[in-house]
Amino acid sequence: MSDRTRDSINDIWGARTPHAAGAIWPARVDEHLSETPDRWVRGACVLCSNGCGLDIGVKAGRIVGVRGLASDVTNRGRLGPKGLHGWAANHSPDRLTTPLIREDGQFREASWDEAMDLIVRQSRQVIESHTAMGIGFYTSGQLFLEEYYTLSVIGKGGLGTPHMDGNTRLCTATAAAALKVSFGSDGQPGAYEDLDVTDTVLMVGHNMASQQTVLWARILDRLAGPNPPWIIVIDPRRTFTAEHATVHLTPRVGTNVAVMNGLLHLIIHAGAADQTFIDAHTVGYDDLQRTVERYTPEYVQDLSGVPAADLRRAADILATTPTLVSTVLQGVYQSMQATAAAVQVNNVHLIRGLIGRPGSGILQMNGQPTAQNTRETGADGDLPGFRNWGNAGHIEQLATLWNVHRHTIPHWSPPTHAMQIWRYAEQGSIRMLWIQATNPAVSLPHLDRIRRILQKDDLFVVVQDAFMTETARYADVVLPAAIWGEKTGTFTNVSRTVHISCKAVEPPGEARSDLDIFLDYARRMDFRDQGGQPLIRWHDAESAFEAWKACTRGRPCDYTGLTYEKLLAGSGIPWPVNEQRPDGTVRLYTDFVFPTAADDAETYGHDLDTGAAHTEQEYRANDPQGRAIIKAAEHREPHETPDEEYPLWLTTGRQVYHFHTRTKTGRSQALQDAAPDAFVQISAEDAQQYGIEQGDWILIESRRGLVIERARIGDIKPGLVFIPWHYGYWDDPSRPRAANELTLTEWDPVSKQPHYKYAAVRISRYAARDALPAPGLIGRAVKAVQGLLGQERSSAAQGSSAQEPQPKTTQRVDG
Ligand SMILES: Nc1nc2c(c(=O)[nH]1)N[C@H]1C(S)=C(S)[C@@H](COP(=O)(O)OP(=O)(O)OC[C@H]3O[C@@H](n4cnc5c(=O)[nH]c(N)nc54)[C@H](O)[C@@H]3O)O[C@H]1N2
Ligand SMILES: Nc1nc2c(c(=O)[nH]1)N[C@H]1C(S)=C(S)[C@@H](COP(=O)(O)OP(=O)(O)OC[C@H]3O[C@@H](n4cnc5c(=O)[nH]c(N)nc54)[C@H](O)[C@@H]3O)O[C@H]1N2
Ligand code: SF4
Ligand SMILES: [Mo]
Repeated sequence: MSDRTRDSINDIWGARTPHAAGAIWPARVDEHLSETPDRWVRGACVLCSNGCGLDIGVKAGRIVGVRGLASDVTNRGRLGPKGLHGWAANHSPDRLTTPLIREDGQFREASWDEAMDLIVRQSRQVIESHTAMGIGFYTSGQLFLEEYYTLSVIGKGGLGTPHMDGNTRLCTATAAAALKVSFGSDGQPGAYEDLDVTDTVLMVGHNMASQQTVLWARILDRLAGPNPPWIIVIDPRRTFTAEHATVHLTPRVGTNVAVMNGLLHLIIHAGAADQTFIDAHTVGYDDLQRTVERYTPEYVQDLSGVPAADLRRAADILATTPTLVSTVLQGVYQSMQATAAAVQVNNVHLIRGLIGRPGSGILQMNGQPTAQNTRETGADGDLPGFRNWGNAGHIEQLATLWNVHRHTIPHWSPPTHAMQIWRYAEQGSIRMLWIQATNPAVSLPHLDRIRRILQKDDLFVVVQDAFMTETARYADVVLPAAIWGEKTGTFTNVSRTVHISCKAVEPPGEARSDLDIFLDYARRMDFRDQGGQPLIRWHDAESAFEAWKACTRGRPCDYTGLTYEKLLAGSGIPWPVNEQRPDGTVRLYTDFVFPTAADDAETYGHDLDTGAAHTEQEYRANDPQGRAIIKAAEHREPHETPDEEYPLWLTTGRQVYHFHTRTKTGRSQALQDAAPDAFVQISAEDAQQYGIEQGDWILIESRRGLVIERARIGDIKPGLVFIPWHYGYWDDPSRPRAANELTLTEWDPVSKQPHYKYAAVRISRYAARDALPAPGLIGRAVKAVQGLLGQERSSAAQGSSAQEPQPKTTQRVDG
């Protein structure tokens, strides 16, 4: 039997269930089964930050499908294309099933004992020769909370290394940074429920229609009902999201601060700033007013290319709307002045007093499903429970909780951010790098450099994944991981809603959960507290969750009122959940008191321009004492701009049918067929200038590398090209095609998030659509990529995509 309630490939968002402002979003249950299950197991989707509740259908020990959970506040039964199809990857025949150890350049199968002993031996050796500062962890936004917390305690309370960060650095570091700057702490002020009532949605650098399809369905249902909200989209491309915009601003990449300053300028000049709210609940307004004064619509047009009239139309809405929800994502976080720009979106809310009330909230979006938990638990460059590494009292709390000496917990400088961890590995001061649930050989910028680092003889690389990824190929030890559906754990979406996802089936072969791997490592390393007791006193997911609860008591992300039982009752629950709020908290800051007081704040702040950290003394001297912080910023030019040699802007991003490096979605036939290969999107004007036709092979070069992609024409500003970055080499090593061959190693001074959204490139027509690209010109690059991947392909032409489906001219470009 094969059963599905809808065709999510051809109808991404499904049928409308219109509703009026304030009405509860009606349920619609989406389901996709390959066979009739003999039981259902409670889960939640891990293929984006939306965190949709679902049940996993199981038959004879195998996953046979999923069904959206009608009672869940997040999705009320809906699932999108990835949620409905992504589970196919679990039973893919090429799952990793045993540990692998590299010997004489080749992998051989090994037992867990052998592999873990090797890792422990290596750890001890590095500690002896280089201290624990020689060990780095590069983790994920895709593990479960219990796994991160265990890892965080191992790193901070056991080893005492400051070098631990997640790929969340590439993803939502700016969300955390912008929330800390404005409100003192991470944690979204708003909630999805605000979308059900709001009058206006502002989306900055966020293509929600493709990237959180179920959340977008929620907005589409408002648009189909009475009193639909206004939609303002700021994105240089005409995306699915932009198609529904009341106003679509298309700035030049990297100019978000200029555009936001222009909007703030016009709101203030319209007399729409709420002076009473500003006086009572914020600091810093005067400086903002001074700064944005010169950002007239005409000046902003010069800087950003946004026509003054369009800016005025958007500002008219923002100045008059009674309620506002803003979302911000990678078009800001991965672009120039990431934190500064994200903070200006917060400022729109603060100067209009549109926060902490139904319909008014900010979602500094997350991307990965569990990125919020990497941040909460301190498995990224933060401390557990949103504690401040600069606050001695906060360090003492952790030292007491773990019963370790406070000097064990690295806090003499900010925890090392991912880009710096890679730099240390490159320079040789990090000797062992343990990579979990992330694929940096495709996802980090400037791949040629990353491949060189991974290959260094003096770097011991451990990769913990479910598949032989482009990264795993370089490992010294590969650990086969159980994934979603094969292990139990919890995670938190961008609406602060915590879900549980349960083990439905056994992992393949000897694959183990990440939690079990970390617990095993802690046991073998024999980490002890000051009393001689084991540092890690938990043994499974639920006991890890209980330990985590103790770490959050009294913190903004208070989990103490949650239990596994409660989470299994039919819906996710938003934190804080505690004795006072046993059912959770939909919206933060309803009393307009923010965690900015010096004793509460997660950071003492930074200079938005340089990233220089403020000291505790400086912060205390102007203690905001619970008021939100308005911080202004001037526009700055991107670090690389087009010139004669590289005359075009490149930006990169996503498509609806794939998740990241496609390790899961590329193994679902339906999703892979829907988006089989990378492409380069160029404007009709540029296509004409370069003599390019739809489907032609195009060579795209930057200062760092080159790729060859087919052309898709339209829906983008002239002077800008776009490449989806999903496509690496595991399923097609025949030509250089990963967008990150081209991107640059630059990052935001405050959040340290890399700049994937702009680079200078040149393009040329390489071959006609029906021709195979000849090997000659690209030989070197291909050899580099293939050599490093250990592939035995002789020419670029081999296996390349002449037989692959041609891009459909009618298909939307960002599909
Ligand atoms: N289908 C799908 N969904 C996903 C994912 C996926 O891989 N596939 N990944 C998840 C993850 S981890 C994340 S982080 C999110 C990302 O979700 P999004 O941020 O929505 O995705 P992107 O396509 O990376 O970037 C969004 C938009 O930024 C625009 N942009 C580029 N430069 C600029 C600029 O300078 N200014 C402005 N204003 N806009 C600019 C691009 O044109 C693009 O449309 O999606 C999540 N959901
Ligand atoms: N050019 C460009 N580059 C980008 C971006 C961009 O917009 N443009 N976006 C950036 C962003 S926002 C992000 S989030 C990153 C994402 O980049 P990556 O994290 O590198 O991407 P994924 O493909 O999601 O890699 C996750 C890996 O974890 C494995 N995995 C899944 N579940 C589990 C599990 O439970 N346990 C273990 N051990 N492994 C598991 C998967 O098989 C996969 O190999 O990419 C960044 N790179
Ligand atoms: S919107 Fe995100 S969480 Fe929901 S089904 Fe789609 S991929 Fe999964
Ligand atoms: Mo992300």
